[in-house]
Amino acid sequence: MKVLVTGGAGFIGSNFIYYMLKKHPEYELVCLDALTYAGNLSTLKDALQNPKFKFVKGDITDRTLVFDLFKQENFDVVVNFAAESHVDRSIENPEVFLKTNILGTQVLMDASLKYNVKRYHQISTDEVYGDLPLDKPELMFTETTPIHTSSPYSASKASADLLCLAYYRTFGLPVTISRCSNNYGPYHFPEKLIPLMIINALAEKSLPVYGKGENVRDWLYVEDHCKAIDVIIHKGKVGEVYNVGGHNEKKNIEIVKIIIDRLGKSEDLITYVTDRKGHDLRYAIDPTKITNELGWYPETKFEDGIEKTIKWYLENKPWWQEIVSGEYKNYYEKMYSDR
Ligand code: NAD
Ligand code: TDX
Repeated sequence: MKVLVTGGAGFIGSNFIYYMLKKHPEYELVCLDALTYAGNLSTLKDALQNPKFKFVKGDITDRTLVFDLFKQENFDVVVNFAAESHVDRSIENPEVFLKTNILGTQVLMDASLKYNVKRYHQISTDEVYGDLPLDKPELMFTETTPIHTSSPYSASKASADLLCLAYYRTFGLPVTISRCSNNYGPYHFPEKLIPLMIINALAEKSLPVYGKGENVRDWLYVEDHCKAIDVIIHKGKVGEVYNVGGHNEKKNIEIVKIIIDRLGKSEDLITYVTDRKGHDLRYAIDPTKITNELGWYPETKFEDGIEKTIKWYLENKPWWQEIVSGEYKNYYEKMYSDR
């Protein structure tokens, strides 16, 4: 079996590559990644030692490159992680989100149709469902919750999902879609909440909490997400959407305080800053369908997952120090200096 993993130099894609190389040592994996600011070849340095793994630098919107690659490699399965993934950046500059997340998906599906890929799997997000109110904890997103997006990022992801379902219905492309909640774990880019708070706390820098820190996210350890994708590409039904979530809702402020506590830092570092525009209040995934139909469930308890994650950031300082000392400094200055 040969699997194309797009966006595999990013956070979840790289974790998926390591998971698959271990779980299915007989599979061949090809990673296609443009190495944007969020992609990092050093993340894949161990995978590059494995003869079953190959890295190709390229943009999923580059039709010629993508079609040549599909012709040459004859993929059985495509798993599309490649995306612009940060909500705050989509508020600053939506265009690249539309290009990569929508048009890139279209190029990959056109190539999958032409070269008879047996399964095209789209990595989507719970953000396509919009948000839930804070005062109705019984409400959760199911696969039939209407699409109702808030940010240019989530609108682009929802557009891609609709396009995938259209390619299934109109052209018979064997697609599956997974919509996952917030992931955390190794190789998470420093701009996102959990790594940002770990890295700032270690440097005794202020910890910027948007609004009152009351917004709720449903956190899933990244390896559990990888397991869900593996199960869906092998046993999932084509044309179907699967929600993937951790049953682990936490307010942002709770997350920040947990990190402060584990690192032995002071809560005085917490700084409440101007809220994100259009900030979604609460996400909560109901994963009953994938549990009942495919037997998947979130295995990692948050206390264990956050422990492992903090340990990883402590033991892999060169990985993130390289990032935060480069172009990221300008990003941080622009987003946070007078927020
Ligand atoms: P990330 O930003 O860490 O990585 C994205 C990767 O895609 C990078 O390696 C980047 O170089 C690559 N990429 C970007 N544009 C590209 C292009 N045009 N062509 C080829 N490669 C390109 O993202 P992530 O957090 O790993 O997210 C992966 C996927 O999972 C995304 O589709 C995202 O929407 C989805 N998702 C993420 C989360 C989360 O909590 N991080 C939750 C649910 C769903
Ligand atoms: O500095 C910060 N301060 C803060 O309070 C940052 C970066 C974030 N936040 C808040 C905003 C959110 O309520 O923390 C929460 C999490 O923020 P992010 O890490 O940016 O994630 P989120 O916006 O929830 O989106 C993530 O989950 C769904 C991923 O980035 C998406 O790619 C995925 O689809």
